[in-house]
Amino acid sequence: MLKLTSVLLIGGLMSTACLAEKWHMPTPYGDGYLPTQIDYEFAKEIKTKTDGKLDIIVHSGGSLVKHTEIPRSVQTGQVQIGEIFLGILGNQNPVFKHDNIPFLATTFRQAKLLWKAAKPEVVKALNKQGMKLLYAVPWPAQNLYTKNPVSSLADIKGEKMRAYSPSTSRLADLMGTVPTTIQVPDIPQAFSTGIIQAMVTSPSTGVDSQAWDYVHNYTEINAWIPKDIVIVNKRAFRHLDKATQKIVLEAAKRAEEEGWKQVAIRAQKDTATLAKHGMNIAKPSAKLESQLKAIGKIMTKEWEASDPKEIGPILARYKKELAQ
Ligand code: PCA
Repeated sequence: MLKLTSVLLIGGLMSTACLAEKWHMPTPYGDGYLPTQIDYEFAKEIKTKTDGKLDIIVHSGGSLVKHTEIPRSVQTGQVQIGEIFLGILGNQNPVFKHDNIPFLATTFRQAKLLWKAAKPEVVKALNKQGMKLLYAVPWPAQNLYTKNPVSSLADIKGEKMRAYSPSTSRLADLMGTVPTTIQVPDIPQAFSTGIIQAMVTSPSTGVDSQAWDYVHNYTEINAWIPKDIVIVNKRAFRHLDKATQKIVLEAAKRAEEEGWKQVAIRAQKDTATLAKHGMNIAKPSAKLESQLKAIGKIMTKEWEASDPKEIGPILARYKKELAQ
């Protein structure tokens, strides 16, 4: 792995030599994932349309910057652009938490409306931190992976469950399980060493981590539909000429549209792969569903109570959109 400083140094020298701007774009997930594939397309479109004047190098899978450090490196301008899982910002500002509230938005239509309702506040919060939102790419719905079938929460009580954001830790608590924060690349080892026994994530991450080697039950609880966001350092963006800025914004718009278009197909394909490897795919029992919905209500209330002035309007806008 190249060190961040040497990559930036090489990038800097090269960009002076060919009068092209080189941007480094760390991303958290590997090349098999939809958000990463969209990032490559986004970078390619910009390179082509600017005749190579802006060359964005995608460093996938945390290879240049660790996931948890990507927000800071974009904010401080260490890298110009980067991708993150929106939920990891949950502790910085409650507006970011809209993304991981269980059972608030469980279909792609609802997730799109929730995003529409939350986006203005997310844009403002990022702006205050010196960053500009470029685009978001949704994940498939988050489902429950366990060793044994789960017909009610009593079946996983006390188990160690993977968490990947402040909200998923809280969810694990309320489910009567023990939350353990684990990043995607560490999932197989965490299962094999017994650090975790269960997780809630997409079929895509189940496939990527070959979940069938460790757990055999997959319950489609459709807990929420989170997103990755791509953010750019404001100064780096301002530094571009107007024509290039326009190309970047247009490519970002297309990237976001592609994400919503492709995610449902990806969810189906990855679920089929889980089935092919022998995962027992089940719908939640009525009991489990009602227990989880009750937790969703608690978490929505806690979320609103954490900052009623900011969150209240997001929820009101979302409910209005849903009713239309
Ligand atoms: N995969 C990532 C984020 C959401 C998802 O489906 C993860 O499990 O960390």
